[in-house]
Amino acid sequence: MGEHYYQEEIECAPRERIIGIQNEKLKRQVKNVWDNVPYYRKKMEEKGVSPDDIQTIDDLKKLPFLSKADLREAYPYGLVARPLKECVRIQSTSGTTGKRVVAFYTRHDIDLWEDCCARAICAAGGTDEDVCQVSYGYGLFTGGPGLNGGSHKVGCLTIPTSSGNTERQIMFIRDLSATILCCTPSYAAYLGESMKEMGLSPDDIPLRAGIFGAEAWSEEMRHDIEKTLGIKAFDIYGLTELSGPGVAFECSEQKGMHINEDHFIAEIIDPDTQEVLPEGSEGELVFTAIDKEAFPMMRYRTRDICMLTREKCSCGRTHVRMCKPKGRSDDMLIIRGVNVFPSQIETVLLNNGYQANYQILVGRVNNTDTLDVMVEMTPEMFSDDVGEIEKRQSKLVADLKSMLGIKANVRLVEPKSITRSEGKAVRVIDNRKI
Ligand code: DLL
Repeated sequence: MGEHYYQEEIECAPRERIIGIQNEKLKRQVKNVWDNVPYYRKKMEEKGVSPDDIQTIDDLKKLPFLSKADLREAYPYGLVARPLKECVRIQSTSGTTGKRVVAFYTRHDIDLWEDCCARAICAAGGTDEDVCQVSYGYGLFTGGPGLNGGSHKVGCLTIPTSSGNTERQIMFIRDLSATILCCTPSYAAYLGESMKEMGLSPDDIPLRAGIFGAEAWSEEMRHDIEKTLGIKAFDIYGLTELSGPGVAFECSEQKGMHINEDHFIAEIIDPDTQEVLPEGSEGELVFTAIDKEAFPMMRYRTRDICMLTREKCSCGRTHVRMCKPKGRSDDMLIIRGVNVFPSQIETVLLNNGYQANYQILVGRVNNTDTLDVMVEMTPEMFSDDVGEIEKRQSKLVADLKSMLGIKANVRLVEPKSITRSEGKAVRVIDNRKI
């Protein structure tokens, strides 16, 4: 058995110890931003809060929020808390609209981040005997560099393929006997599909675990990927503003993701009133990074819609768990007044035997919103007769209606006609904004 990177002392620490650590780090961090980030100090002053008002995590709610709008306003250096001389890296979001978020890291920050990723790999059963293929993009995106660093810390033999060149990915998995695969869930599904086309079955590849995140994916998609690749698939969550992947990760129980609470304090707020909600409520996830030096996000509003639970986890870890984010509040579509999350549509499609190859088209005709779901048939479905295909289409329309409460038009399209993604999939095209 290989050597683990299990930090039991901290990952399974009693609640009082975690709170003790958080209290101490929070106080230090508030002082740090007050002294070094005039942008945030001004926000504190406007709210009439000074560092002395923050003694424990119960005082967190007195602090002002930060949002993406603040990051844009303060771009590029306005939220950096350390002299640039101490910063050693930037990473940036994959966002395509507006100014990108640029996050800064000191050596300490990189270490902390890679540590979080190492915990995630360990929780997925990884040890120094594993061969870990990192097929997230490398470069400005945090996926590749984060998991690469985590894999080193665990001591895995790391294969930094980055994303793309699917046949080469599969060749490396087979030739170098990769046991762990890290990439987006949509790319994992694509790899599985390509493998099948090459005539390979799950038994032909040595993979046994996958660490997939960076986008919302349903339980149904997890089962599909597990089947096609013959692995156990683990979820990992994070965002550039807070470092990258590894803010939270799944353990063997797979009942939510443990948030690394020695580094991040999580809250759930009502996105409209900004009020903190009690445990178990659904709302917007907000994080305070209590240990980062260069880019200390305070009460950062993620826009991810989520729930937290402190119920005891049988894996032994005591850190709070977050559920799979339901989607981002800014991904939520309001169609004819009804809230629709792409993840709800995905669930219906996969429950009906389709794969996660779909696109959601939203438009407006005569002042009324239109919702069209384009979904690929599998090759077997495609060979059915027209009557059969029409029946399938009506079944989807009915199931979507009962899931969403509104009617969606369904277009069943040929296999392979929807573009595959090597990174985060683009699921929604909203033509109403144009
Ligand atoms: O996606 C960091 C990451 C890389 C996470 C690799 C996991 C694996 P950003 O590009 O800044 O960073 O995007 C962050 O992606 O606010 C969520 O909306 C979404 N997201 C990330 N992980 C998950 C997940 C990276 N496991 C944004 N489930 C976040 C659902 C996720 N959504």
